[in-house]
Amino acid sequence: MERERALQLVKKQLTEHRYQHTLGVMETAIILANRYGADEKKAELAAIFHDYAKFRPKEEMKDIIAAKGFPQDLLEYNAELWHAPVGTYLVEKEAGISDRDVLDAIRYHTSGRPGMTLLEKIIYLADYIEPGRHFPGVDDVREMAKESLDKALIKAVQNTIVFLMKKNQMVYPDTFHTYNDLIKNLED
Ligand code: DGI
Ligand code: FE
Ligand code: FE
Repeated sequence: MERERALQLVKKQLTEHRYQHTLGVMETAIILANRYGADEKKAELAAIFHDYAKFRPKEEMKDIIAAKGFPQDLLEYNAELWHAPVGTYLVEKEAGISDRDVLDAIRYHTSGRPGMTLLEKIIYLADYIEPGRHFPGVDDVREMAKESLDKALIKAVQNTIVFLMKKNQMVYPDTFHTYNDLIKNLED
């Protein structure tokens, strides 16, 4: 799908603020794809659609997770996690995206998963460091992203876990599994 068509489809689903975030993720994902040797067009498409389901009613997201074969334990954790798997379902159904790599990058952009693909890592990180993000520690991760995708990703996952724990929020197990898997595979 062409960039303009994809942006048109996604704009209707989002607030202006979230659309601007999406443009930032797109721009960042393309830079990271070129830096780390991923498919630029897949990175662009996954970035454009990654938050497609962000503003769907909770009930609709719940029903999709319940009915479409997603892990049911998601429903016991923060509802913020739901838009990622639900996005995969809706983007396939409503926008006709069928590329498995793109769909998986959308699906795992919030929690990560053990054994993340290069494209999944790029979308997770681009979502975290796009220019519109302003939170403590984000500049460090931006700098790390110039040197090592995995090291930057570990920092982003660590920060997310700490952020959730400081707010006394539950952490989805896959988020911990992502962290452990990245640490285990880190060389030196
Ligand atoms: O959709 P975005 O705001 O662009 O970013 P995102 O998809 O990474 O969603 C992030 C929100 O999800 C963030 O506020 C933290 C929250 N969240 C809740 N529980 C978990 C979680 N994030 C992770 N990684 N793991 C959790 O268990
Ligand atoms: Fe998201
Ligand atoms: Fe996002």
